[in-house]
Amino acid sequence: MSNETLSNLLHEERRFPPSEEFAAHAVAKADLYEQAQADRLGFWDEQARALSWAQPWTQTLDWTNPPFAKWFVGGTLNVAYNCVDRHVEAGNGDRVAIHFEGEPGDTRTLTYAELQREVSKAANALTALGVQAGDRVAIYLPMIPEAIVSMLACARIGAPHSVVFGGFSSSALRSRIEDADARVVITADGGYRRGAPAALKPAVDEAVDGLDAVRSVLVVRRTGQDVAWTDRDVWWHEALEAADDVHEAQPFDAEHPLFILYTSGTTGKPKGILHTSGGYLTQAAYTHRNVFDLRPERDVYWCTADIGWVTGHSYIVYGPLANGATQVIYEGTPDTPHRGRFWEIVQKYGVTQLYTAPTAIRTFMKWGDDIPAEFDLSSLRVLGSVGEPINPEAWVWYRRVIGGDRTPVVDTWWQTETGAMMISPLPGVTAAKPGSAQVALPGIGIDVLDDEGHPVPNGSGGYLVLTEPWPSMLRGIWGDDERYKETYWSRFKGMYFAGDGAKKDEDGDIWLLGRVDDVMNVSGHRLSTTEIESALVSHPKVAEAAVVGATDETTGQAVCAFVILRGDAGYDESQADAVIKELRDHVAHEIGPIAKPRQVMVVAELPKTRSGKIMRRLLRDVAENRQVGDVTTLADSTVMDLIKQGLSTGK
Ligand code: 6R9
Repeated sequence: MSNETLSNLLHEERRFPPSEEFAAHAVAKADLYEQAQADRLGFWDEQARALSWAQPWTQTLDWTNPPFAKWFVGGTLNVAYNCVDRHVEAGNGDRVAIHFEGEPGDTRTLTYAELQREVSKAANALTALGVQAGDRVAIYLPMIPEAIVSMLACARIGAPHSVVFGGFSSSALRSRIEDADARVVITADGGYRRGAPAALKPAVDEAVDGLDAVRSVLVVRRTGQDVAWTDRDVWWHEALEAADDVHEAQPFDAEHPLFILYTSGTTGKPKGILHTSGGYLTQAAYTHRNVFDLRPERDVYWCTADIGWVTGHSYIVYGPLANGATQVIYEGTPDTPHRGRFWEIVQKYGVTQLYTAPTAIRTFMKWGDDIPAEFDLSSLRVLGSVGEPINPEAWVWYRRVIGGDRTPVVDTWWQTETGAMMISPLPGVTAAKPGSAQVALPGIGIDVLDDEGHPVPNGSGGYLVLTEPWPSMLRGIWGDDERYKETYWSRFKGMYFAGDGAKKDEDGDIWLLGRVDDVMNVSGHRLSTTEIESALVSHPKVAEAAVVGATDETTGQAVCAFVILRGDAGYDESQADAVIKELRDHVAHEIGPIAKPRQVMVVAELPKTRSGKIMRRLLRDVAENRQVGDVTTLADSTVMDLIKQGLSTGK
């Protein structure tokens, strides 16, 4: 990536060093970097010793058959025992594990002792249904405690789970059940979404129709809505009532498969990302403890992700529970029944760590400062961000308005494939830079390479790679070793290619620039969508922006921007031309004339996937006047119609 194009990201001079008080008591100490530097594998040995192993490992890493790694070779452990039982045995059975907040306002609290009984009953119930170690179990549930209990019960009996996000269609569910050859599906009658019950069971009925390999469907009663019933359906509550609440957890090999999680790739077929036990749990727990400055005996942690995504796996289920944390889980959306719901929950439970996504943060910005101002957010100590690059304005807003200008903000870069965080500041150690994920975590090796595979110097951009195997790395793509090698390990020899563009700034800190397929080439200059979006969002009238490169006869690609204006921007259509000019000039001013968008389109909504990622492919279709492509993975498939109608009527 050429220098001049990326040198503009970002003339960001703001710095937020940790307060002395925070640094003095921080869980993470600066010497973690030195320890890991001096003896990387020894460092991981030490992190792994924070778990309870039935049998110690004899070799930390076996990398004799790359890219197929084995970590903690010969070690055995039970993941669920580590997440539940050992806390009870240590005398913390009365500590709350889960504060559940249902969308309609119903609540449930589960202590670690109660969680142990529930998980044990569920493990016994699954065993009674014939599930054995190695059998796959599909989980298609709303954000209710049973989702966590199901995952832990599978882990306990060594049955890899495949969680499918409850917002996916029956055909997406079916293809995932088939690909993993799942024997049991765990679902619910429905869940609450935007103030109303939303059915889940009918999608499962359709998905498993004719799939004889699926022996049973376990159904949690959540909403009480009517469900069709077949011979293989079993009520969760009946199965658990019949089950013993004691279950002896057997240890499994460190490399025993823990879960498969499907993620979309560049081709249409989703990839089943495979994670195993010992290394995964080690890194999930280590990062959760250090990056969130976790004090399990008094903190109340809240990650707003859904368990259908990897963030829910690593930072709701496995990391926090392995660390004995108390956490909040919330079933619903941030605006139900009102736009202050998140802040009401923070106040109610005294949440100390909040982990959410930039798209949510920008939405809260759009709704205005007045809403969070109505609640007491003084319990918050650390704020986390994940999922996409966070633009500096959103970062600073998050810290100022939600964090009371007091809390560290940790921008954590990682992927479904990496299993756990890889790049992030450490609170209490790193002087934070808004918009930058900054540094590899201790024990992690990263670099930024140019087209030829050479590391770029500071001040330049290129492709993000991971230079060393890491404990929570994917062990492959389910059933497709070739695709695993080809997708991640063929671009740069011996290194994992993440698919993200990144820049090293003058200090060597890392700025994520979005997926490399989102990098535009305008007149031979490489421009990042993120960089221009960030410039647009720094304009006071803009709430959210998405930028795509549209094919252009003269320049190769041209910058096309879609923007949502802030509610208080006082915009009406008569000013459209003036506002568009102002925004184009603003980008030219912020980044340089080369980045000036050819087109700025004011829209009411942006097309997003259910996990909140903007689907730039669809916007490119609009920008290039093409028929809009497949919209089935959009959270709201009507958004594209709205955008096109608005544009054709000049709105
Ligand atoms: C955890 C998760 C992975 C992709 C990744 C990157 C983007 C995630 C980010 C970030 C910039 C961050 N991404 N965190 N980009 N800064 N802090 O989101 O996993 O759903 O697999 O997505 O998300 O592009 O390659 P996943």
